[in-house]
Amino acid sequence: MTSTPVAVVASDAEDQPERTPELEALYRGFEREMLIPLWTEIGDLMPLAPRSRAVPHLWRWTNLLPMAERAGELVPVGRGGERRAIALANPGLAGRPFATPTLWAAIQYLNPGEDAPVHRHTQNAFRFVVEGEGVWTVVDGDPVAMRRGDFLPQAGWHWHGHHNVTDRPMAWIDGLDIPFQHYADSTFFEFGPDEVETREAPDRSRSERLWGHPGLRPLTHLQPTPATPLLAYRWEHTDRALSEQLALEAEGYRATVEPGHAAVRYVNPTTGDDVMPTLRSEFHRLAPGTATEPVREVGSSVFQVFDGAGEVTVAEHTWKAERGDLFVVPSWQPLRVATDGGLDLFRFSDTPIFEKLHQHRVKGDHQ
Ligand code: GTQ
Ligand code: FE2
Repeated sequence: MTSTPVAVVASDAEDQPERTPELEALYRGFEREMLIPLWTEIGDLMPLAPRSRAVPHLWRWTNLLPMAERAGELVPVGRGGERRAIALANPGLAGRPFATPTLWAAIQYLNPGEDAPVHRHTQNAFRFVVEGEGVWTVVDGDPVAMRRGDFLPQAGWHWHGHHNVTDRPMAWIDGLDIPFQHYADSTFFEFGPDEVETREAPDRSRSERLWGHPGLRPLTHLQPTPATPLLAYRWEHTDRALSEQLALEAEGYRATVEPGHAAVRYVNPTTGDDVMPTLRSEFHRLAPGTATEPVREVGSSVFQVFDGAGEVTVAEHTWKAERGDLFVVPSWQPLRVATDGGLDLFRFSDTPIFEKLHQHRVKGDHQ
């Protein structure tokens, strides 16, 4: 019989009956018959508000990158392991390679001339590049260049492999809904060819040539699709959108989410919704001297500092975060970010899951 910490039990411990021999016998009977009563579990299962087992945690890029480089020397990439990806493992999640209960985040590394073999899976995925270039990710045969600041979504069940065509190694981060699909028992996987099907390295993918024109929809593709058909969201567009928001704010127009805080969401151009059914991705820019209002929300997030530096506070943890550092915000824990010199932050979260299920809640501490 598992016990529940008394302090968090909604109904008090004095509500529990005395452990008489008759009651002990009943509990042993429950155990034998694989039964568990609600009254000993309710505090854990039905708390007054989310109490994530995940904890706030920050991983330093200056620690991650050298280890990925070392893995590049010692560990081959190929069939079976599939990817030289090293996952962020939340200290609260029992040694599993999960950043949060729903989200996978990893650093991936590919040496010059290497191929990561083609496969597909039901898990939704994306790549985000904090530094470097030279890898093309090939999605359903369409080679997509990866460069600093680019966001590259790859929705579930599309074939994908990566190849490095340059003479320099490259690292990037992956985000996937692996833990969510793992706990939900909804995962399927298929191997493709051992090598990527093309070594082409065009500047623009076919997907960008078709979809990468702001506000313009090809008339051959009027049906909404559940995930974005655009395979690259380029840094030059993200950067310009954010600097224009701050410029408009300075000119007196309402363009920022709060003073000094510009933000964009990556969206599916066929619907205007999130890029993938389970994953939300955003980019936030804080002007120098900005501090955000604390916010808590249902669902978990992973952030990566793209540029600048700032002070990040999640519940009672505070870190000085710098370029490349990654941190997690568990469900319903308040986040506040402040910067002196300016801060660019990439963010992804599981929010679309909760919005679709009408379970999403947001609360500013000032509300
Ligand atoms: O690059 O296809 O970090 O399938 C985890 C699973 C990366 C990938 C990960 C994957 C990939
Ligand atoms: Fe994959």
